[in-house]
Amino acid sequence: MKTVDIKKIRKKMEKTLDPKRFEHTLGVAYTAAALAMCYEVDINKAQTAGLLHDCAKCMSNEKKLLICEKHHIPVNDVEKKNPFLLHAKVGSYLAMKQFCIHDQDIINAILNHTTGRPGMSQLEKIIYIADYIEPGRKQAPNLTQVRRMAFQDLDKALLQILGDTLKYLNSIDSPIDPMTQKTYEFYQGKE
Ligand code: DGI
Ligand code: FE
Ligand code: FE
Repeated sequence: MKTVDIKKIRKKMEKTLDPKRFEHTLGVAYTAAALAMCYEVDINKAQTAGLLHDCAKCMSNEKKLLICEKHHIPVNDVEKKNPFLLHAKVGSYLAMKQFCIHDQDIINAILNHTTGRPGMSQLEKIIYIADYIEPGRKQAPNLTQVRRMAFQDLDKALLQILGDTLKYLNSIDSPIDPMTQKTYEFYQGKE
């Protein structure tokens, strides 16, 4: 695969995102790079996916829904009620069209970074986990343990994060996307 120009993407993201989201983005990119080193995954791909994973996050819900409608991106009932979830789908679309990313693994890592999916690749797992453990995150339960776990057993960390996320969403009565549930059940079954 052609190596992506990280500096160029970083500059674009600094212009696209608000300062807090940009800080988070850098945290995810560096954490993903460290995990990629640990698990011998392509570091450039991890940085690229980390930098782009939230590229649609600072866009209005109206615009996200409009992009989905215009480009025939399917929107389920949970996403209709919680359009913030669509930043993953819209982000993967923008990564292809605006950032000219053609690597399917990077696109999938952006697409599945919020809900996960059954049968994730190493890169997808790395982005999902880096998003949760990057240094700027402060509030999640079990963060200290999950951070250590991430560098010891990727699947164990993934399952812990999925379980904690579902617990949190249920505690605040937030609707669960079918994909979040399916992902949890898939990785629970693999234990
Ligand atoms: O965009 P970020 O905040 O960096 O992180 P993210 O894209 O992983 O989004 C995190 C939020 O998404 C977190 O508050 C949990 C929430 N989330 C994950 N799966 C679901 C969900 N929210 C709902 N309502 N339903 C889900 O299935
Ligand atoms: Fe996100
Ligand atoms: Fe994020």
